[in-house]
Amino acid sequence: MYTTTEFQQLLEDKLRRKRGKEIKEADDKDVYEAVASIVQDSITEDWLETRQRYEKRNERQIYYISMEFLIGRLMESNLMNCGLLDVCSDALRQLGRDPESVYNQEHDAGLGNGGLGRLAACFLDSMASLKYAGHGSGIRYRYGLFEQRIIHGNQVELPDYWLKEAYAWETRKANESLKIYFGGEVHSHARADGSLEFTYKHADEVLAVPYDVPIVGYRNNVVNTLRLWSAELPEHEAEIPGDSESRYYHHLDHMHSVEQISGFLYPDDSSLEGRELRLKQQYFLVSSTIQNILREYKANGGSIRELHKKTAIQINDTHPSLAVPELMRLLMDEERLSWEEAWKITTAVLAYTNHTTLSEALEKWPVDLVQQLLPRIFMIINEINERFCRGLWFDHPDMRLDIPHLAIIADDQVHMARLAIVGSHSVNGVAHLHTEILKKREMNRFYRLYPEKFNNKTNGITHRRWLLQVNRGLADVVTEAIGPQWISQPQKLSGLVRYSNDAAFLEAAGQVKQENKKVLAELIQKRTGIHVNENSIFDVQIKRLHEYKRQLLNIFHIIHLYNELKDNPSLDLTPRTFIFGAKAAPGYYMAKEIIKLVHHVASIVNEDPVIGDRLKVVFLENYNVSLAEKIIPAADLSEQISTASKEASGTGNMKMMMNGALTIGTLDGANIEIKDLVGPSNIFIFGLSSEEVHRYYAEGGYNAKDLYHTDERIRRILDQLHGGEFGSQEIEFKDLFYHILYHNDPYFVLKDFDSYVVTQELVEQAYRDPRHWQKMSVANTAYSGKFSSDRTIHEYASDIWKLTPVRS
Ligand code: 26V
Repeated sequence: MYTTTEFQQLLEDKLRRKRGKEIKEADDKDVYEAVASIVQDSITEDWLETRQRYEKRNERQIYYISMEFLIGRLMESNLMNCGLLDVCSDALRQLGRDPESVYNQEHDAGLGNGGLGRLAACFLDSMASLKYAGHGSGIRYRYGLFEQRIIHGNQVELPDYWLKEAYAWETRKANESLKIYFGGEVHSHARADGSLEFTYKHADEVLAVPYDVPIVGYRNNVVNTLRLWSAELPEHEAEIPGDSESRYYHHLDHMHSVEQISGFLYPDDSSLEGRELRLKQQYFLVSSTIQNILREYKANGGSIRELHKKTAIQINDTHPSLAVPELMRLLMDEERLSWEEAWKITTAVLAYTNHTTLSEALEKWPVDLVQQLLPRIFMIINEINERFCRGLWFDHPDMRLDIPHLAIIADDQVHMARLAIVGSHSVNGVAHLHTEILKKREMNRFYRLYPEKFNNKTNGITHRRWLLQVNRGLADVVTEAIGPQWISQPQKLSGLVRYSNDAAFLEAAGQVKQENKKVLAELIQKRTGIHVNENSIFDVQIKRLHEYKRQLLNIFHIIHLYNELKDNPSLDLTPRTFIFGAKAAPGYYMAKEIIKLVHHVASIVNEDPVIGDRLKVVFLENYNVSLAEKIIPAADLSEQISTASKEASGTGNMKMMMNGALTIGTLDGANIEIKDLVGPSNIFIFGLSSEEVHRYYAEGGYNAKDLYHTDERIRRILDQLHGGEFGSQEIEFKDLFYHILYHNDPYFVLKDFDSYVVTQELVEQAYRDPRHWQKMSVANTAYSGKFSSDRTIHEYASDIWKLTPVRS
């Protein structure tokens, strides 16, 4: 590789040639671009070779289709994966530059809402690092997830124009563009051989232009590709017609609507509004991806009848489930296969992952909309549905009554999850409990029909980014103790178990945490002006704002502690800093009220001299991947407090565990698997179980108002909200009060309150024994190896994709 001096020279040379500047005159942006260009140079050859190797060896390939890839920044991970991070940082320092402020020049690629999109990004990293021939396919949104500003406690959304400055990692491949058609009419004609040919009239044509982003494997010379599609006007339409006014305006309209397709990411991950544009985005992604897959496959000499032997496609939630009819369309209409042949191939190629059981988030599209926007696709969905229902009727007479609940088209809607299940050979949930709930409840009818399709793939996170890169201090202490094998075999982190009584090791790991907390405290001071006690418990809840995630329970606990201190100012409370990061969907009123409440509670608690630095409440604006990277290494306590059964898996829980935070959580999602690994003494579990929650929903028996009347602490908190104690004349939280009491507290915030408070007291006590806490913390890191996405990807590869790593 390079020496520091060589890298310095390279950098200075780049600056001169690319920017016409000497290092002295260059600003951080110039330096950032020069470094990025050096990295690109060192990737390019491997990128080409990786592609050629896959072609030459005719490797089986997996395509991960997702509407979201939340990649964050790539500079540090790319440098790290090519083995250049240290030399680059050293070179920068020797040139008098601060590496961090150079790397910070990169705008986060925020092309995702939360867990689902970040999971896709971790999967790409693992596929490349494990040498799987795996690629991502997504949309190059011009605007990523909105930037959040808080004004007087209210969330305000600003557009995230992340492409304002050229994106260093992408390459436009205009010559590989494809055509996508919307609307119009479908005409069929019999060919000489009796087969049907379908042609489209008056359809709108859109050009899909690919932009490739390299996905660099960890020090293995593999560079895979994330292909992001951008919607453009076809060249022959670029000229504005001047012959008639109406044509002119129609054209402008069309130009405008084409640009919108890859215009922005929908910021709502909780409820579906059946927006036409969202459906267009989905078809645009799916059609580009599948056309592209077939083109590459055929270019490599593959016979279309053997597509399933060389290709696997994973659909990330139902968003890309139009892949089912689109692959059918291409196989039949373009490749002239029969329905039966096409169906066999389609179901053999496709696999579907479910990420939520929340009924509000289940995708259904009105039949009229699908028919009008995608007439040929609708015909195919109809045929799939008819054949499927007919099969049910004749082959499963015992399930005839279930047909309305299984039919892909029912009550004038296309049910996308049903389409995905019927059209795939594999359906997986993302944590053990979640998969069981799918099988036993949400998808039980389908499970009875196709038990062999259902399987679990517990989520994971890339330990390279989420430990090695973001917490170098801890990574070094770990490597010093157990050697570096954990980097390629994260399960080896379990070697740390032996160190849980090693005073020197505990001390070193504890010091790293303290140092990370100091860094975060400085960031908090700089961004919010709040001074926090570095010796307090850093109690962290970072995730999208949702009622089911119960940020409200967290705030109620804070208010409760505040009340206790006000009643008894000399109370001996372990100091805590509550740290929040959360974006609310722009139209989600209750979520925005909760953000406002956090801010108002913060302004009262933080200013109260009686409280001092025993309690601080911090809300960090604009939570995103880069901010997560700064918070997670400093967390002591990880809040994973969703209503049991509602959080499919969670992945923030895994990131914090890996960084030595202890979890306070419900028996939900992957928390259960964390508990099974670390044991009940290294985690704080509380609250209703998923069965109990389910029983209350099914049979009733819970009355929130009773709790209001019987638990004084609860009544006091709710009355404070109602009475405006955490507001002012104009600001009050009456809606939250009524929402909870008059909708019978649908997420069991009040029901779990007592158990939560009691468990938080155990946390307090535990924290008072630093040595014991540190031991628990080390146990968490030690058992976190299972949650590397490397394990998850190996499971997908062997069980679903039937893929083996590429030999070098
Ligand atoms: C749903 C919708 C529906 C309406 C339109 C926009 C939109 C965008 C995204 C979603 C996805 C919601 C599902 C989701 O993000 N699930 C999360 O997936 C994580 C990875 O598997 C998992 O850890 C979380 O528990 C789960 O909530």
